[in-house]
Amino acid sequence: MQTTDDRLTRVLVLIPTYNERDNLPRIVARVRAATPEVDILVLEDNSPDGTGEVADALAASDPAVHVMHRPGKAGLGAAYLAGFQWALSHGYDAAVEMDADGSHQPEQLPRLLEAGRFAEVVIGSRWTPGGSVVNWPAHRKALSRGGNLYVNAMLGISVADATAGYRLYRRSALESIDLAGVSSAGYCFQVDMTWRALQAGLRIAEVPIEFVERAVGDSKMSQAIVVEALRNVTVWGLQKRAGQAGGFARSAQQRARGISAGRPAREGTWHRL
Ligand SMILES: Nc1nc2c(ncn2[C@@H]2O[C@H](COP(=O)(O)OP(=O)(O)O)[C@@H](O)[C@H]2O)c(=O)[nH]1
Ligand SMILES: [Mg+2]
Repeated sequence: MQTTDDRLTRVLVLIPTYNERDNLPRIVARVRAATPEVDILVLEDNSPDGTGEVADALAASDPAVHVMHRPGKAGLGAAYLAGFQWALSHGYDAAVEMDADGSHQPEQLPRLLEAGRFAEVVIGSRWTPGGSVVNWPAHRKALSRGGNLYVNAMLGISVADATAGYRLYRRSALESIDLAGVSSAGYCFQVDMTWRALQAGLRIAEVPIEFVERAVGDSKMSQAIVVEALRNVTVWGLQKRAGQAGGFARSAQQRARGISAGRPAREGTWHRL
């Protein structure tokens, strides 16, 4: 594996919140304790439970904590995209995605930061060897594993946890992915970003994490989110196949005309760490 060993000096942890008033102070305290060198941006979608005021109080008492107030619930993807732009415009080397509900343990963030020295995208993976999930019923595990199998089969990729939400993106990754083109809202946002990262030729690494299901508050997971993911992944898979078929037809025509076929589009690489 190629090594760049670019140590990350300025890292921003993005924490999207919708009705997380009890969880937010805990997760912020855990991030600050585990990794005092990183900053935090809370992406707050005008939660009716008053999470916004809780976030403001945290920011007022700690200069490393920032809050972006957004007008209303617009989905995880939209919140992260706004957070990525903020990270870029404020000079950060990398942005980390972390749920507010404790599923992504701040104590495991150093694993992602370490891998981020060598890879442009790091995925905290539940389904790579050493990864695990705590407190999920069998049907929830089956949905996640089945979803990942479908994504890998349709897109022809081998990423153990393409729907994972604990991730690190280096600045170079955010700059080379067409963020404006990302429209997926729910889980599919993670697959969308993975697919774009691979197509952009980026280096992705997966590190094992222990994912802990939330103990407090409600999940925003819904059937609509699963349907969106299925539909989008199917469309991308079909587009890829159509593109390949077009490519084969074109290179056959070119060979017939005595023109050598061009190089295939660069696809990214994936590593298990
Ligand atoms: N800003 C913002 N955050 C959201 C939205 N939907 C979910 N979140 C946050 O995204 C994270 C993951 O959501 P969660 O409900 O735990 O989904 P689950 O882990 O799939 O059950 C949590 O921190 C939520 O508060 C949204 O529309 N806007
Ligand atoms: Mg959750």
